Amino acid sequence: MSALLTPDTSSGSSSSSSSSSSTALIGAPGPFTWRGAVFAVSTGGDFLFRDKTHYHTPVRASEAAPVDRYSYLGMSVAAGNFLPPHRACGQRVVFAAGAPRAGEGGKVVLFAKCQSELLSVQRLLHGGSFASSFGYSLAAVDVDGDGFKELVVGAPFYGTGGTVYVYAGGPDGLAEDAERIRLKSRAEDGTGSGSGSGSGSEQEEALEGRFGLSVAFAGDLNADGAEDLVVGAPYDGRGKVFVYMGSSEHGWNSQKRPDQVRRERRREEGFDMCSILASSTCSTYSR
Ligand SMILES: [Ca+2]
Ligand SMILES: [Ca+2]
Repeated sequence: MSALLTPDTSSGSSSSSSSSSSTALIGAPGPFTWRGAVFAVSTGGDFLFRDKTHYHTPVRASEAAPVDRYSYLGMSVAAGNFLPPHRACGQRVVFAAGAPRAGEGGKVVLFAKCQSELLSVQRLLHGGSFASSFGYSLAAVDVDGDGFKELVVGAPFYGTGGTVYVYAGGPDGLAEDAERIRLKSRAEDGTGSGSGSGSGSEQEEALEGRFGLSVAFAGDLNADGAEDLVVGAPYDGRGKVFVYMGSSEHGWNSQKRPDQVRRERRREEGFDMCSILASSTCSTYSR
């Protein structure tokens, strides 16, 4: 199950929240023979005036379900101004849900609250590689500080090491094509750079690092006005967390390389650390 408490992003600010219009977004990949489902419930504001409708995704063919059985919809969730209001039933906030086993490589579905309790499918993003688990993890991060959230999509089984896609946000919604950060594993891109070339055995472990198994909004770590991102790779060596600083001038750094790499002693701790980091940043985001 994945869960997220989303603030109103009408102000264009991500780290501040409006408790009067928060929504709890809950992803559950198991129901309906692993087709999965997402639920959205209003949690903020005065109880009498709160929207008490329980919104949910379509799950049957008659309801135009966006994914088939065994797709694991709801494995990850995120929320942001991913579409302009006129393309999202007038809503400023759109919900994204990952379905990493949908289709050949995974899908991400964008939903909006429209005229019924059924969340309306607004757009589908498709993973580009067979069995890459595109959508295993999601995060909304405004890396260039322009007020439009970028959608970060993890595909931890891409190639031999995993990858992360970033769809740029803008006034017309998310870009059609995604850019990838830390595009390939060290051996694949041939540079041997990044977090160090290491020995042959270390490099071999990095190839199965599962980069992108978790991604998380990190707030603005260096207080430069652009939001920052963390990515977990639990099986890269003994486990690593990669920190990417946004930039108000040009988005990511020009090398698309992490600004910081954190390592832990034991293999399992990479995942634990990232989970802790993700939950702490998510709670910051919802505060
Ligand atoms: Ca942006
Ligand atoms: Ca920053």
